[in-house]
Amino acid sequence: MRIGITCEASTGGSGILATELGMELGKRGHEVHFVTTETPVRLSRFQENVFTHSVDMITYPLFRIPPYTLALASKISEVAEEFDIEVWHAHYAVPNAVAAQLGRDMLPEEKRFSLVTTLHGTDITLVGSHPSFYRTTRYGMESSNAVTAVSRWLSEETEREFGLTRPVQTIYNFIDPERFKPRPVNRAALVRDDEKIIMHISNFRPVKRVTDVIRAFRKMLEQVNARLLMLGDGPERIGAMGVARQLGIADRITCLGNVEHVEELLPAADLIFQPSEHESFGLVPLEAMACEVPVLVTASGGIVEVVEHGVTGFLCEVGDTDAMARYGVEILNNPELARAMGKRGRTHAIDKFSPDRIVGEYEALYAGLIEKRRELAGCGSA
Ligand code: GMT
Repeated sequence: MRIGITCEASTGGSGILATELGMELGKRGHEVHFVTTETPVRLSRFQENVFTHSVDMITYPLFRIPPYTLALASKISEVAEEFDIEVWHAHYAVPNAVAAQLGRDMLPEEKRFSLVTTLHGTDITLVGSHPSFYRTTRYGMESSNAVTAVSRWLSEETEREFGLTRPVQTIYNFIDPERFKPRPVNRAALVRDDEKIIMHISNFRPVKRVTDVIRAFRKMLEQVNARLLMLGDGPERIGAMGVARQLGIADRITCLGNVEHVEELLPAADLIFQPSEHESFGLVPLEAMACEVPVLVTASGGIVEVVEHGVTGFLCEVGDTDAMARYGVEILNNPELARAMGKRGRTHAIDKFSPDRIVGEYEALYAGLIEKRRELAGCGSA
């Protein structure tokens, strides 16, 4: 199949998932074309059957805000025509689904691709439900031939919030268990011999509740000798470090910034800690589980479909830093429990979220749409 993909190229989960999907599709022999602002983070190396195209933007004094969505639509249209794209897959509803719909409209009838939109979470819960984007988001979804979401929770939220005419199909995120697996890491470069490693990985936006990480960590320190490693960067990091200084624990925290190959550090963690306001899926906990690392997360959103309480980690109420500290200490002070949770986590990740299973679901979706389009074209010419 010939597939186009548009996604956010930064370090967000939707861009990572879209890139991983494109790479897996390429490995399976499909021709994949990415149209993005810049090369997606995980696509810096050559990959068979995968091609990247960047959006040409001009700056012109008349445009106080350059019309990026229009340039994106033009590029999608150009690439679709040149490479005879059969399915375009837009990740993150705004502006990607709308730009793809616009790009499709610019094509001659016989060149028009089928459009799949995948919802990742904040495109619905934060951006899409904002009055200035509500109609645009709804239009993007209604114009698509199929809409998928990364958890049952997000599918149901979307259907409820937007009253769509067709159901949203759930297709979960996936991980490559060959990349995300237990492996030796040089702990000495990260922590002292006697310190446990608690890791938080995010883009440090308000929804991640990074100050809860700091507050719960301080409570954990009363009963366990540990270091908090924070990977990633974003607007909330500075404030969170301010809280850490006030609490007198800044010297127990190391900020590593954006790390491209997170799979090389993740297996060193004794605990992954993600106390988000909500997560539509929770790719980081899944990656951790595949590395046999137990996870501590909040029971909010689709993450409850990924992490099983008491089995692969623990779930807490949002903001309940006492419970977070209690569960964290339970894992960190009980290596047998941690090991058992880690092992069950990897098994669960492979059973339920393998590329074979999930990419197969996308392939079946694309193939069905292509078939339908052929049938319709056949009817038209009859
Ligand atoms: O908020 C983020 O972390 C980024 C965001 C994105 O769209 O880039 O992540 C969302 O998509 C990921 C991949 O599907 C999910 O694993 C995350 O749970 C989801 N984030 C939220 O729902 C807050």
